[in-house]
Amino acid sequence: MRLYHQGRIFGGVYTGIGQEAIGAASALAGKAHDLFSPFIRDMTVHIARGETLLTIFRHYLGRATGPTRGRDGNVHYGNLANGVLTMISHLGAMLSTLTGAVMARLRRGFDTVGIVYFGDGASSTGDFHEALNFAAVFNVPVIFMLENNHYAYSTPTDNQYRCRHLADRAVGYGIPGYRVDGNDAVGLHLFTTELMEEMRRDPHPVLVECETMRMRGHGEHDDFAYVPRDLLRRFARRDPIRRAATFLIKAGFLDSRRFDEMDKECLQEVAQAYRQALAEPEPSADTLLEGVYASE
Ligand SMILES: Cc1ncc(C[n+]2csc(CCOP(=O)(O)OP(=O)(O)O)c2C)c(N)n1
Ligand SMILES: [Mg+2]
Repeated sequence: MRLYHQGRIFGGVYTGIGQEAIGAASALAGKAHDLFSPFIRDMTVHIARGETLLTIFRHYLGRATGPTRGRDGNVHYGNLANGVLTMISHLGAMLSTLTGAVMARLRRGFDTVGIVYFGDGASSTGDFHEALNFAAVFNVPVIFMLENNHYAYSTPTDNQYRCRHLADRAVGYGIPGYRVDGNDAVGLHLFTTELMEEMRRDPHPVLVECETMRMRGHGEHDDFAYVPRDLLRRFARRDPIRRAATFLIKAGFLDSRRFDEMDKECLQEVAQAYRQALAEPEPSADTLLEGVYASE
């Protein structure tokens, strides 16, 4: 966020602040051959699947050393070695893409389960319907992880749909639908771990609606003046990182001093990664046509 407001990142910056638990807790439940399709707010999926902070900063800062060699600004990247597909911006497009990728892996003999992450807004596209129906008919083991964060850009959910809960739509496809607390990392991790095991034994898709809140604007260019401050205050009390830490400390898994140390170590790791990326070169203009056409 700071690098964007300093003018060092071109294009947009979209954060997942307030939604970190969903990607982290579920991606950590995955096995080596599982597939993941994060959307714009799911940085924690990339990190949970082993992406380095240095690669992430090289990418955001458009460095020649980054995964797209400076071709893309921010969210359109993946890493198949980590089982993470590259994102397509068009809402809903990744639902069928991930479903197809999981089918391909199953045919090669892997016991792959996939998770595709998307928002309430994406659930109003035709692609959502096609992908859920297709996955249901062919018993494709995909978790359709719907992050209901109350807004699609500036449109609140009560202007988006009339059903009570989005998870209720699962009935229309003949698949299970669950509603879970998207800000409870520990609960989500246990839930996803069990769900993935069950789906490996008995392949079928599921729709999981995570209730959460987008704590910033759509992107950093958006001041989100249209979001009621009360709603933000309510969800600030349910911050997923603080909640996970409090739970782990109370349950005796983590010492509070150790948590503070870990917090500092993380910030140092972040600072080291962005400093290194900032020191690296941007791509030179004469490389622009590279990677456009297949070379002979
Ligand atoms: C088919 C399509 N329509 C519109 C857009 C522009 N757009 C990008 S993100 C977004 C809002 C998405 O809302 P939601 O799916 O709820 O995800 P969130 O941003 O809340 O995480 C819109 C309208 C797009 N990328 N694709
Ligand atoms: Mg949304």
